[in-house]
Parts: sequence; structure tokens; C-alpha cells
Amino acid sequence: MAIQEVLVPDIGSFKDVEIIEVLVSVGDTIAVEDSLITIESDKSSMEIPSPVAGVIKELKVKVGDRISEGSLMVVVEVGDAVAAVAAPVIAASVTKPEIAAPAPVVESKPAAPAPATPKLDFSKAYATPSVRKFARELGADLNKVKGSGRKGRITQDDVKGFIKDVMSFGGMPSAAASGNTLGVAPMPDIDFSQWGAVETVPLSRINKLTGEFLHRNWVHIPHVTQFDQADITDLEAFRKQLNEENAKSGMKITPLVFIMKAVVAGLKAYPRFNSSLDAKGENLIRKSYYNIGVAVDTPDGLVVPVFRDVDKKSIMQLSEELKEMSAKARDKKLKPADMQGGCFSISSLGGIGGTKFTPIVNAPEVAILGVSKSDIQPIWNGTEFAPRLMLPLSLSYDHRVIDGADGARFTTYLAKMLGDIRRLLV
Ligand code: CAO
Repeated sequence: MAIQEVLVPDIGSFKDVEIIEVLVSVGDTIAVEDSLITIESDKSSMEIPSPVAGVIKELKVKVGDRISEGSLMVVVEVGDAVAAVAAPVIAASVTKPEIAAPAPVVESKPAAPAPATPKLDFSKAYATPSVRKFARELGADLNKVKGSGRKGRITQDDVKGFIKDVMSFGGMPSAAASGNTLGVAPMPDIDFSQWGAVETVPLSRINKLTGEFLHRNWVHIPHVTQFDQADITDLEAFRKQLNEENAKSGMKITPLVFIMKAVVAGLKAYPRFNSSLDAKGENLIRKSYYNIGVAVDTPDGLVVPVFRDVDKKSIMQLSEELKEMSAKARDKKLKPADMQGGCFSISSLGGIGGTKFTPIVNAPEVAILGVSKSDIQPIWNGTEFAPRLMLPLSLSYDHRVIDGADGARFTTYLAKMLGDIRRLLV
């Protein structure tokens, strides 16, 4: 057993260059020619191999350090046999790799295709030689691997992740593995001013955050939207009566609070709608509380405050809370906690118009109800067409958790509750 210090060998014109990768850890057993570190200059990267075999005892460098010829990289405990073999080329305990060390492997950015594997052309991929070698051994097409390293360099972990992804997606690289969240060409950068006057308006912080969440949810969740309509003729008569009775107090009751109550009844009848998938997608977390998020349109964008314990609140309490929360949202006074802990969301465009739409599930919830504007329709009552006030419902759900049959059962149930609100008391 002998301790060897391994120094940077003659690396030609490379001087004071940055280490971008340390390829070994303390305790690793290495063979002669195993790469120890990768350095990078403006034009190329280079791996420095070990001139000795043994066990790494100390790392003397880290990513970001700058080194030149003669800098100490690692301390290696070499076995007797190895030491004996290495003895002629290693002076005392100090390695002089320039004498007999394996030549560093230099790779330009981008480099020429590797001659060893003409089938895989990695000429455009930005990766170190060891990563290229690793990718070739596994048959991974580096051109499709997204690099997570500095300046987009592909690391060994990126290749492993890519392979894992390919395996789990039945041979098709996932979007992430292909380096593109949608697996399609990026949007073009277009200069619209070539066709006329334009103005650039920055997106608000809420726009950006909402966009990010909606995009994530849209891509991750297999959505299905179930449409239905509820006969709210009687509900509307009752609502108007309540509003007349409360005219002096200034309290206004909209259809939304009844819909919130009907949703809670639906969540109780179909508990799968009141659940979330765990992060691994292996378990359902079922909730025994009933917090409902309501999308509020503000000048800065969409926010979704959460109304807690809707099951325990009256129509009047919910109306008061809805008024307060929407004012808070529009005055930008909502706190993060006001928007957390929801079980199910409602997006009501009923005050604006439209007949139906496909809302995006507000993950980690598994379903969202879109409500459009009610209007009077001729409905066949068995003997004649009668004018009834019909409320359009659009339920989007996560198809990993909810089957189509349950989707239809849920909207049918909602329609039944809203059609006869006495049932909400039962
Ligand atoms: N059909 C017909 N009329 C409806 C209705 C419906 N489904 N829902 C509400 N209305 C009526 C209300 O009764 C009210 O009428 P009056 O002024 O005559 O009393 C009027 O429309 C306005 O209602 P409102 O929108 O102020 O109140 P609300 O309780 O229905 O909704 C809120 C409150 C905060 C949800 C709403 O103001 C809002 O911001 N909606 C937009 C949500 C949104 O942008 N969703 C899209 C998100 S993307 O998925």
C-alpha cells in the first residue's frame, strides 16, 4: 500500500482552466486511465485520466477551481501490485503524470463525430468524452438528451435519466428527456413589427405564475371535460326571493354559493373527487374536509382564493365571504395561505356569458367545475315543452383518478342537487 498524490499532467495550452466536473469521490476504486476531472477552456473540454489504480483517499479539487499543469488533483492509495507496476513512472510519492500518464482526452465543443461509433453522431451534443462514451455504451442518442449542467452541458445523470425515461415511456423519449417540455418544436421568435405598429406589454407576476401552473397542469394531467346542464328555475326563484328579503342589508346572493354547496354534496357522494394523487402517482390522498377554490378574475390576472369548510357554512355566510374574498383578490390583498388547501375549484363565467368551456384542473386537485351563463330553454317535461332556466356545467377531471362514468355521475348528481335545492338539506 502506498499513498500517491496525482497531479495535473502536461495539458498543452490549457492554463488556469476551470474544473467543470469532478468524476470521482473519496472511497472510489479507480483503474489506470479512469477519468478524474473534466476541465474546460473557451474552446474545448478535457478529461484528465488517472495514471494509477487504487482507492481515492482525498479530493484536492472541486468544481469551479482553476488548475494548471502540476496542480494536485487527488490522493490515491495504490495497492502493492499497482504501486510496483506504477513505480517506474511515479517518482517518490508524487505522481508525474506527464511522463507516462495516459493522454488526456480532449473534446471540442462541438466535436467531430466519434469514429468508434459511426452510427451515433453526437457532433452537435455538448458533453464530455466520458459522458459520450457512457451514452454510446448504453446506445443513448445524446442529441435527444437535455443537458442540466453548466451552459446546458449533458451530464452522466442526464443520460441515466434519459434512459430511464425511454424505458418507462415504451421507447418514446418523454418530453423532459427530449429537452422540450412538449416534445415539439419551440415557438418561433417573431418580429411582429414587420407587419405594423406593435406595443410590448410585460406580463404581470400573476399572469406568469398562472401561466406556469396552467401549462404544467395541462401537460401533466390527462383531462376529460363532461358537459351537463342543471334546471335552476326553482333555485333562481328562491335566490331572487332571498335577495329581495335582504335588499336593505345590501347582501347579494348569486347562484355561485348554491353551486358551492351542491359541489360539497357531490364530493361527499363521490369522495374520489375530493382526493389528490401523491407525488409518485401511486396513492390517492382522500380528504375529509371541504375547501372550495373559486377562480376570481382581477385586472392583474386570475387568482383562486379558497373557501374553507364550505360544508359548515350557510348560504348567507358564503355570500358574505365571497364578497370579501373577491374584493381582497381585486385589491391584491390575498395572502398565499388564502389560496392554499383547496379540494376542488369552481370557475364561474356565468356573470359574463358563454355556453360551455373546458377549465383546466387546478392540481393537486383532481377536478374543476366550469359554470357558464344560465338561459331559458324549452325543456320537454313529458307532455309539452316548458320554459326552464338551464345552467351549463363543464366538469374537467383528471382521468388518472376519475373514470368517465363517475364524471357523468358527478355532473348528474350536481344537476339533481341544483334542480331541487331541498336535497342539499338531506
Ligand atoms: N348565469 C347567469 N347569471 C349569473 C351566473 C350564471 N351562471 N352567475 C352569476 N350570474 C349573475 C349574478 O347573479 C349577477 O347578476 P346581478 O348583478 O343581476 O345580480 C351577475 O351575474 C354578476 O355576478 P358576479 O360575477 O359578480 O358574481 P358571482 O358570484 O357569480 O362570481 C366571481 C363571483 C368572483 C367568481 C366572479 O366575479 C369572477 O371573477 N368570475 C370570473 C372567474 C374566471 O375568470 N374564471 C375563468 C378562469 S379560467 O378557467
